[in-house]
Amino acid sequence: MDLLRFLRIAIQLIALLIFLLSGDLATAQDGYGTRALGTSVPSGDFTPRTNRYDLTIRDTIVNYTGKARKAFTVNGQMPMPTLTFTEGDTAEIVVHNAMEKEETSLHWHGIILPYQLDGVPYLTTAPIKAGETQVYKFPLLQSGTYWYHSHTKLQEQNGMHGALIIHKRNVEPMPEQVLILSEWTDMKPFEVHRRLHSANDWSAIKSTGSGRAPCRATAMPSRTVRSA
Ligand SMILES: [Cu+2]
Repeated sequence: MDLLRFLRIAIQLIALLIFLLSGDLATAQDGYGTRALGTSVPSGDFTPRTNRYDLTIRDTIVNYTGKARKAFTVNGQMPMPTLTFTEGDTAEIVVHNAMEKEETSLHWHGIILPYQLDGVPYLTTAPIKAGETQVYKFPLLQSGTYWYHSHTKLQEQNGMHGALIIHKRNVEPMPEQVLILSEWTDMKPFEVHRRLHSANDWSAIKSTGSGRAPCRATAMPSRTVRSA
């Protein structure tokens, strides 16, 4: 190896080392080794608490359009209840699958946590079989507005989606209103999925044959479902 080539490789190695030592990769500030992009370092006095939610999942029949359809509720609600935490607290979420036959799962979308608690069944987390309870307990290392949802089949389309809010630590909360934009269609979730794969942007719109094409999807505010 000539001297010039040796010097060039040496300079590249030194530059790489400086990059690694100065960047996020070397900070290692949280419990999982490295601090991910978008997280902040909380400061000031703060007494961490454990904030527990119990979520009970049931299947039910709803009727928004004149036709009975299968749906899922969590604590009797569809979409699922909003979970609110504060950065630095510990989330303890106890999920009860009260369905007779169907298995389920809950995935905490965008939340930094140990992979075993990510809630993707058969990949990182065991599925929650009918009648089982699963406990998710993890420290909250970030703040922001997120959502959580079932990761089993397409249950999220039939009601299993909800908001997850993590307030900043040591910051007075501002007045807020959580808004979940959601809709209902009588079409089976797998049929919606199939149509989306056929590059059809209008899967929820059907022609009546009268020349008009009314939208059959129903805008659905968050509500407590009472039907059995
Ligand atoms: Cu997700």
